[in-house]
Amino acid sequence: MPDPSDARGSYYATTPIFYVNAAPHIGHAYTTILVDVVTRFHRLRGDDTYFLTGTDEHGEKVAKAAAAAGVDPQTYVDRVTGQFRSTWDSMGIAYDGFIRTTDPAHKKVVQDVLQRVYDSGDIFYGEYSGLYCVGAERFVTEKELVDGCCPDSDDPPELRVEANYFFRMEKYRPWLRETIEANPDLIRPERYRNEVLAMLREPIGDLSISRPRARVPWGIPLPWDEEHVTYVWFDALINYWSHLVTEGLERRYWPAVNHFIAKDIVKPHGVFWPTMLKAAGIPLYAHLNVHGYWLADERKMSKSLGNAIKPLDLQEKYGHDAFRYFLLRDMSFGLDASFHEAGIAERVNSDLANDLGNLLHRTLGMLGRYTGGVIPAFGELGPDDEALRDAFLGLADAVSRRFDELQFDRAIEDVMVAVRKANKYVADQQPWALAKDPAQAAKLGTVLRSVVEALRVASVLLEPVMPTKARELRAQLGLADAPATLDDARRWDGAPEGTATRPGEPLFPRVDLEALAAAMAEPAAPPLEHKDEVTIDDFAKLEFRVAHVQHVEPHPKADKLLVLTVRVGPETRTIVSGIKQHYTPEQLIGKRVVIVANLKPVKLRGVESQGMILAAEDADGNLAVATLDRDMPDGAEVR
Ligand code: ME8
Repeated sequence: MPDPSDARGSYYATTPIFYVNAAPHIGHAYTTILVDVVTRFHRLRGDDTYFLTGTDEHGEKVAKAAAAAGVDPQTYVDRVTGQFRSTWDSMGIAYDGFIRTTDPAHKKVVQDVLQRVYDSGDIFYGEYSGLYCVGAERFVTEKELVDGCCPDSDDPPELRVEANYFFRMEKYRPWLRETIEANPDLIRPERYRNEVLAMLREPIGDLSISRPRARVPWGIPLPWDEEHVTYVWFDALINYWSHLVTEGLERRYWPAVNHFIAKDIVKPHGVFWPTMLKAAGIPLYAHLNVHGYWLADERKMSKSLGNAIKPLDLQEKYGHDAFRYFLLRDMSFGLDASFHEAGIAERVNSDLANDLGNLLHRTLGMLGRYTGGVIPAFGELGPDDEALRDAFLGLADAVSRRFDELQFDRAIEDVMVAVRKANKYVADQQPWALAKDPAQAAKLGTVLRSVVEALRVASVLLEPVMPTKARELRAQLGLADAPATLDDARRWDGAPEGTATRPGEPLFPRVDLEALAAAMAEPAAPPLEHKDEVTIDDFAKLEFRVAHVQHVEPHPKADKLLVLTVRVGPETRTIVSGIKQHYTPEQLIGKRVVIVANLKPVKLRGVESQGMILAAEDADGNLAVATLDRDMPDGAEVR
């Protein structure tokens, strides 16, 4: 471990701290899993690594959600932050720190930073009017609106005129622009760097950093004016710093900071945060890494749109390693990706069950049959054996480079390409044929041992993505459960000969795609059953009229019947109808309904019915009486 005062070799990665206005969904799970994978990779590589996540608990949006839930904000945030934490815990997310912005220690650091910036003269009091989006918790420009609504939501902004404290953000615009221009890797991928540079080409204005306590009481009071609370973004962004300060880790991990966010919050992280850091005299972060959206039905998955998918449901169904594999493999960092459950199932079957799981299964089977289940020694390596070895031993550096370049999907694919090569190698070398010839025993040993090494190396490199399955794979090969390092993927002799293998359950059970498709398909509506056709003359024999309900009482002798007195023009009629379970007399009196007026009168349990009320009935027996969508005089004919 490096000297604590030495920031070199250290790697500090953060997720956004999520709003606690609703439970976590796939989008939150993605960023959190991603940072979990990235930090596991850095640990594998031997970096001094720290992973921070947490929850953003102040602001108008959270206060509104608490009010809607009918509880005070603190009770509410305690509840929802618990949901985030327990979701991450049950998904095996290995965070080092979990920050809540309601932690007293965080509040104190926010107040210290504010005071420092205030004392330096970069905060002033003024009046402002602008368009505010509560969903995004920030003022937006007209340009940012999409069809008059806030970005990523269907809500219009609110016009706000308020006296607040302002941070002189505009003052730092030239500095920020130059800094981003001089550091091509600061904000990445490049499209988001360009997005921020485009914002900085025009005035960014000063940032309103307080809210009157009288209107928004839920927040951190300004240290010099208790009548104002801190604007939620000014409070939230400081979490990345305040946590380290609280833990005494800032010298060890700052500024080796890698923020991971989605593209929705580029402006606060790419504009507000660097200028805040500069004003507070804190060094700038190392990288802002921005990913795209997971889309459901081609729209951003979000709490407010209600198309959010619960991560726990899926990881339960497919296992958390397969779920992580899918999320990392199916999104190219920086671009949007479509979320379809069938996509997880296809990945499980093709990459995990077919390519990787099957290679392990076949290898263990052959070891059982040909070597008594024991890992054999290498014989002399031929060109094919060397080619396989070289393909695998080149992976550690290749994957490491991919991680540095944020190409996580490519990193995984590099490993899977090698795994497919190993499958082809088995097919080409035909160990089953070698096993028949005692003269080929050494060659058989080489082939089987090569595949064991290939599986072991693959398991090391895939461990950050699939920690449980990687260890399970090595356990089935009989290898000790020692923590892996990247160097384990740089050697071709990591599985000692003579080790007894321990075959177990298939690593990745196949998903029955047909059953999944059937379960996901909407049940087809049964066809309508039509009666015999009638002619217009047949139809003309029926007389429908508007009837005005005057009086309703239960049938004296039948549970399900009501007796209605209706007026049909000059006539008053009695109609017996089987709608008692669906309507109270009060719901019917005064209604204008449609009746069949020329139906031959019949006696129903002793009461004569002089017509029939029309009603619609669904397959479950729910019933609605046919009424008219505008007033018509009773007696009017319906055709
Ligand atoms: O913005 N696809 O919190 P938030 C991918 N509290 N990622 C998604 C996503 C999607 N469809 N939806 C959400 C906030 N995310 C602030 C952050 S940080 C100082 C304060 C992920 O709960 C992604 O990481 O709205 C995105 O940036 C974040 O959730 C927004 O979470």
